[in-house]
Amino acid sequence: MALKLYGAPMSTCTSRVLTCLHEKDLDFELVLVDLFAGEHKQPPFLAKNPFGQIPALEDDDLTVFGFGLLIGKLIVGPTQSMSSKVWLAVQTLNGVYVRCCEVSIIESRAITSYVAEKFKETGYDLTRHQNIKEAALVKVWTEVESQQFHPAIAPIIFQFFVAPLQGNSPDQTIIDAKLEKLGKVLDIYEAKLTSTKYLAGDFYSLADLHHLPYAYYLMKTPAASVVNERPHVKAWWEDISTRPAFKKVAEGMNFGEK
Ligand SMILES: N[C@@H](CCC(=O)N[C@@H](CS)C(=O)NCC(=O)O)C(=O)O
Repeated sequence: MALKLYGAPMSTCTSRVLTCLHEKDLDFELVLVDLFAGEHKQPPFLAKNPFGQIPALEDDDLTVFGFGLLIGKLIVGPTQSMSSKVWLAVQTLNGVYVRCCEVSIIESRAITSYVAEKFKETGYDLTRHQNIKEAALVKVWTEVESQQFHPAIAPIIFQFFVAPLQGNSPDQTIIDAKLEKLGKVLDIYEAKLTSTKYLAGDFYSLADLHHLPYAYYLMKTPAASVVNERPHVKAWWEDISTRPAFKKVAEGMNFGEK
């Protein structure tokens, strides 16, 4: 199988990528990384992501450096020049086919961009690649998600879901401060969503998709009111969270459940 995703279904960043893979109708293998057992900090996973965080994607692609008749010599090994990547090369009469394995792509948003771009003709078009202006707006709103929405919502999710696992009660001061920040971001979304159905325009895109995992966990908490109080944001949330691709992914998003 060409695409291998290393991660955990309950993880927000893994779910972001899983949703993208489902929207694109792609075959892939999910390789489970057990965060609770610390697998992400062990050498095999650190070789894929030295930051020790999930997810990581491997695309076992074939790169052709030359072509010709196969003379059957197979060369396998790690090389300095290709860092720690494993490579396979098949010597041919007038060239070498090199097949790289274990080329990891990390950072969930970089992974979704790669998948959406590489498979732009497959499944749902997440990037509006045929319209340069719409494509630019998709990029704008994916940046807004990572630069404005994420910094406000992530600490709230941490307090509700991760702090209790570490033996701490959620810190209401942090929650309140970040909720105020998130409310201001969502006021801008509310205004935008009065004129277009989705963030980048009247089409669902990668920009909307990137919001799903953190918003999904937020909606399980009392802080869901920050969405429910804003009618256009609420309608947008109900729309994007009921797409079949995300519904499939949400089944595995049970972080913090007993
Ligand atoms: N910016 C990264 C963040 C990755 C991240 O924070 N992953 C979490 C799971 S959602 C993780 O591996 N946490 C364990 C740790 O940081 O030790 C991305 O979007 O992929």
